[in-house]
Amino acid sequence: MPKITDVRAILTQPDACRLVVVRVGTSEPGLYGLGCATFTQRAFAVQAAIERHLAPLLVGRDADRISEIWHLAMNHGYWRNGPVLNNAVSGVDQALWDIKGKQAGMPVHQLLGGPFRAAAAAYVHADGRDSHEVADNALALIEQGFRHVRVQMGGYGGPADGLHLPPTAPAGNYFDPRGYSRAMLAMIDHVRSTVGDHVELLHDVHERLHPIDAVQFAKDLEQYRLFFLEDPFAPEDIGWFSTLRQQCATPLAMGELFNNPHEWQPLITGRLIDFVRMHVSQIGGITPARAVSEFAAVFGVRTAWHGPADTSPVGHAANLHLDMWAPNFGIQEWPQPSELTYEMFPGLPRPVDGYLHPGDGPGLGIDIDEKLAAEHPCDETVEQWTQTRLPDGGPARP
Ligand code: GCO
Ligand code: MG
Repeated sequence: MPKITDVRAILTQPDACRLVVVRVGTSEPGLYGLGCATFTQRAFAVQAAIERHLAPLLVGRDADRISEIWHLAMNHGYWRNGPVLNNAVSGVDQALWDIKGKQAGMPVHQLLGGPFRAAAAAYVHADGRDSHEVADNALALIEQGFRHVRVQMGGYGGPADGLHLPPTAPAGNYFDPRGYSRAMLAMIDHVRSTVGDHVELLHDVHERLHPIDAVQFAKDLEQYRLFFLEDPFAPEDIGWFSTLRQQCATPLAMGELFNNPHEWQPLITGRLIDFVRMHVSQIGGITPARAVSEFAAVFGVRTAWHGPADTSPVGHAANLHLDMWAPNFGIQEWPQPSELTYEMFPGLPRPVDGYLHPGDGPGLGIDIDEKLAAEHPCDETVEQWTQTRLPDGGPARP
């Protein structure tokens, strides 16, 4: 029975985002596990939580006691269900699932109950400065075999040029909520007429609308039959979902910003959303994500785990093992990692015709080239894109 001998964070930035991977070493020579703990905006805080608080708690314990360790790590700090500590717990949790799979000689999806499907369908991102560029980028992705494409224009909140700001407006990442929704309706209309009805389109509001405007936006989008509309409200406004749900059939996805079960439980039990979108490391790893999958399945809610550039390849592998197993899997977000990322994380799957498979190797099926990771340290610049502001210069949720 292997004992945990060391727990450490590996921080690296092969592309735009800081990534946090936890490595759990064991007393069995050559047996170690990897887990994702990526909260890119607070990577250094997660590193401290891992190395200063979890490592002293866990070294010496049995690595095979995943369930006990998850509950001990989650509750040991007394205050719980917050983004930094949940990510730290996730890194350990995913690493322990990786270790157990390596011990059993099985992929994690087998440990969960075996594959439900042949492969997981993926969605990818098309953006552009205008509707034509978005449509062209969407067509290029369809050409690569994807049948699910998220379409945005000018990033979250839409184009910032031409906004009417006061002369004293401070520096920031500006957007105009109502101008954004008008521009997106026109863009989605153009893209739908360009790509046709057989391609699934998705859009991410990214909590950028005032709630009543999000209700109207979702209703206006009904005619375009989106696969889902994501984050129409901020987590603080989830009470608006019942208003929206009673008057609109646009499928809804929510969850990447959630940390606490009290956020997703009412949306699932009320059948107020169609897809849960949690960032798996943000809720504490594979152990809770497995529970959420089963809970959501009872209410007909599907999974669409968060899979942006600020999920590590280890986290993407964990997502895919959950995707392979869950009967109520919906769709998997895929960030199109760079070749450097593939070189740094051997085993990271490549999409084939719009589908992904985590492989049948033991554990999560992914490794990290620590030497290469060390050559790409995390930058310490102050995040700019989350310094969002409304036209009057006031701060807004990013
Ligand atoms: C998505 C997300 C991301 C987030 C990012 C925050 O749907 O993929 O909205 O793009 O903005 O993960 O750091
Ligand atoms: Mg999103």
